Amino acid sequence: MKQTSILLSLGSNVGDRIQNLHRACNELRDVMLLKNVVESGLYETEPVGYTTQPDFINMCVLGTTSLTPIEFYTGIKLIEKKIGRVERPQWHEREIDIDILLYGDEIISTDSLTIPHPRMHERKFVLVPATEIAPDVVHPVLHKSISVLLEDCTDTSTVTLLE
Ligand code: PH2
Ligand code: MG
Ligand code: MG
Repeated sequence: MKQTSILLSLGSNVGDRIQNLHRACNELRDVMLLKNVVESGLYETEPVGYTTQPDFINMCVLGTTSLTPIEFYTGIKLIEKKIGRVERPQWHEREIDIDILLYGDEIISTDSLTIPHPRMHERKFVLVPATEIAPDVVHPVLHKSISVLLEDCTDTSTVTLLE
């Protein structure tokens, strides 16, 4: 089966944040059959956008998949539900959020799914963990590597590696 590399961003700021992230990684392997998995470290991050909410823990995961982007997205939504994500307004706190950043070098724009993730290059909580595991992966729209996107990023929010 053809495998495509996929880069994901994970975040949690409600409940046991670390356990929620670990459960999500296990589900990605066991349910989504994500292969060749590389996990970044865990980073405590200041909320960006809607700021009156608890700090997040964020990480990135790199892997390969035989699923299509829509199949993968559908699977992610099921995993988020299984881990106990409750529906709240956009930007608000969440038990777990799993976002597709890049799917190979595909460019996808539908009502439910935009790849590359439209705000990934503006967010240090995405680019710092992504640079740890995929510094040389090139953004297919901006034509810059993840590490260069981090150098160019003007986000000043704090991102701290958890020891
Ligand atoms: N996710 C958001 C909005 N703001 N801020 C941080 N630090 N981490 C996140 O994962 C995050 C956020 C919407 O998905
Ligand atoms: Mg998100
Ligand atoms: Mg999301």
